[in-house]
This record gives sequence, structure tokens and C-alpha cells, in this order.
Amino acid sequence: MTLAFIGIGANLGDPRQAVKDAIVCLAQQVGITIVAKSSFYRTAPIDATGGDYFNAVVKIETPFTASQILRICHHIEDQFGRERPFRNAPRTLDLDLLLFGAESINTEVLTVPHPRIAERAFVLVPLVELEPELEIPGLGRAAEFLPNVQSQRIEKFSSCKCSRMQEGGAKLA
Ligand code: A4P
Ligand code: MG
Repeated sequence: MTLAFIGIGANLGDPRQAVKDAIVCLAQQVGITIVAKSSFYRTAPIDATGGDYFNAVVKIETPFTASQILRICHHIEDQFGRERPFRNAPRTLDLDLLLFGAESINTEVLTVPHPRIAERAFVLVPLVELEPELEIPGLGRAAEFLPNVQSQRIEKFSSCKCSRMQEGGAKLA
């Protein structure tokens, strides 16, 4: 079994709903168990055009290889109507394999850790939320890169209409 992290992003159609639905789709796949999911974030497009993005990161456990996970991600993107008219075009759904255990992978179709993992607040902030002590193979502690992305706008956004409740049913402030 390998623990891996998948970055989810969307800025076309109903992007908040797409991020939510994508988590359900990932959870429904045979061989993928969602271990943790970050908050939802509304983020300014980075090196990209279009409206604000919704981003989140999930931590998964899987018996599959990294390329098998990438194939599943592409299959889900296709089902959300993903089109690729030009580089970094607005998208209905993007699923990126950010980390796959401690593996470093460099093939024609797959680079892990994701090459821009330490340059983007929309990836780093949810990753560090999930795992404050996370180590990125070959780079070091993820949290150490946060100061470099401070200028990128990112805000937490409620993922649904219900508020969280404490144990015993008392409402959180
Ligand atoms: N590929 C290689 N390695 C990976 C990997 N670790 N995970 C290949 C996923 N795919 C990987 O991907 C292009 C090719 O990368 C694929 O054929 C795959 O085999 P793509 O999904 O078609 O295109 P992409 O997602 O635009 O590419 P990339 O390189 O992941 O883009 P970036 O750099 O992640 O930028 N701003 C905000 N606020 N939020 C966003 O989510 N996303 C981007 C995309 C730009 N700006 C953004 C956001
Ligand atoms: Mg992608």
C-alpha cells in the first residue's frame, strides 16, 4: 500500500461542485481509499487565465502504481468534460498526482513529486494543512516553501451548507 496526495482544481462551470464531485468519484474507485481531505480553497489563477479556481488536496491509500493512479485521474477528468485547448486553459477538472509515497518518478508522462509542487499556494497550503510535517522527496519540508507563495491569493471556502458539529452534537462557533 502507498500513501499518495492528489491535487484537485477547477475554474470552469460550477467549480466548487466539481471539486466535491471529484472527491466522491475518487472515493468510488476500486483501489483508492481517501484517508484525508483538505479544506476547500478559493484561489487566484496562477500562470493561467479565467476565473478563480477552487482547489483541494486529498490523501489516498492505494495498492496501485503511480501510473495506474494517473490513468484513473485522466479517466475522471474526461468524465467531467475536460478539454485542453491550450496550456493552463480554464478547466472543468484537473487532477494532479502531487506525491506518491517517497517515490521520485521521471518518465515522459509522469513526474512525481509534481514539478511545481513547491511554487503554488493552491497546492502547498492544503498539503501542509493535511500534514504539517510533510517532506517532499528531493526538496525538504513542504512548510518551508510557504513564505515563497505568500503573495498568491488563497482563502478557505466552505465545501457545503452544513456547519461542523462537536462530539455530542453541540454546534461549533
Ligand atoms: N503529468 C506529468 N506529471 C504529472 C503528475 N504528477 N500529475 C503529465 C498529473 N499529470 C502529470 O497535464 C499535462 C500532462 O502532464 C499530462 O499529459 C500528464 O501525463 P494536464 O492535466 O493535461 O495539464 P495541466 O494540469 O494544465 O498541467 P500541469 O503541468 O499539471 O499544470 P500545472 O502547472 O499544475 O498548472 N491556478 C490556480 N489557482 N489553481 C489551479 O489549480 N492549475 C494550473 C495548472 C495553473 N494555475 C492554477 C491551477
Ligand atoms: Mg493536470
